[in-house]
Amino acid sequence: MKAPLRVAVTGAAGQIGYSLLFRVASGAMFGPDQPVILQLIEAPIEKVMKALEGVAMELDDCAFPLLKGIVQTSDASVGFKDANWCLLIGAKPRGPGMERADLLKDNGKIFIEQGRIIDAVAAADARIAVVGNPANTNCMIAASQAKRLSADRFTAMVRLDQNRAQTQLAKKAGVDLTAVKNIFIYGNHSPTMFPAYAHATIGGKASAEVINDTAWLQGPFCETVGKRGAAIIAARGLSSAASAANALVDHVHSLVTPGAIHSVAVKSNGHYGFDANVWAGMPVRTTTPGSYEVITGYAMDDFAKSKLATTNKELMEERAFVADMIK
Ligand code: NAX
Repeated sequence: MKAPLRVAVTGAAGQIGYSLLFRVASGAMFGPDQPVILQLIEAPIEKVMKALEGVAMELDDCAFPLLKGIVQTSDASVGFKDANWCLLIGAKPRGPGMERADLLKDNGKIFIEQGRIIDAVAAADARIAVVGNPANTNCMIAASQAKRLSADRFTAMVRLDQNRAQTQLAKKAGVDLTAVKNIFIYGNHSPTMFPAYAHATIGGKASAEVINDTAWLQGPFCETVGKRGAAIIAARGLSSAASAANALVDHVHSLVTPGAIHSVAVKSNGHYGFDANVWAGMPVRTTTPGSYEVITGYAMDDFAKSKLATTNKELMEERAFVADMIK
């Protein structure tokens, strides 16, 4: 039996947490022979900690053979202690009338603190995956606090957007979704993101050739993927939760599976023309468990270049809003 992995999860009593934890404990994230210890971190609010207790009781009641322990805490230095993976889901939601700059700053405080604590107490091989919005910038903020852990350990999730794009292409082409390959998300997890349809293949052929409708690819396709989160809220009255949890399972599972090719928001280091210091979605290939290399070879046409410039501009603006916090 392998030694258990310690998996810290913030916002564990929230919507996404409730869809996520059972799948981590059942082996969907790290594989059917990898035991886990869940280290659940929540806000220090009595009602929330009580809800967390209920979630932990349900995890117990599942009798998952791979689940070797549950920690429940509102103290991040306890929750992140020796964690091999830190899944940062908890964040402050945007309230009515709240400016984007205020949201960035409020979340900035949370992610500065968590980045600092993770760097101090997490395991030597710790990896961090950020889901809480604005995910790219929160990830950049957390990474800015790390002295021991390198920036490449910090990733943000754009996998939900990739999964959404894959399904939309398959539906339009009238094929099974497994026929769609190499659809990658560039830039911010926001409506400015760019699903680079030109590099996708459908049944081994170029997607543009199969779909044969450039106006749809550049218009409704990009818009549907970019605004899918808002469409879910409009329909369900609540934001995406099960699909977001599923995407996080995919994000981490792909990052621990050598050879996997997938979209991740990483420190751009200037790839694809992004500002070097923003975290932008782009294609990566997992090398060894937890490590990856950016796939840099994709050429961009004029439409793609203008989309990348727009999402890069937004990421740079978000960085500028919090510049004084990350010095
Ligand atoms: P919920 O409001 O249901 O849950 C969030 C939980 O986080 C709450 O229980 C809250 O108490 C906790 N929390 C807040 N601050 C915390 C802190 N400092 N430490 C620990 N816990 C803390 O939200 P949920 O629907 O689960 O969404 C969570 C986050 O995911 C939101 O920021 C949301 O915008 C973001 N999303 C990101 C997506 C992505 O693709 N990157 C998609 C889905 C989702 O919208």
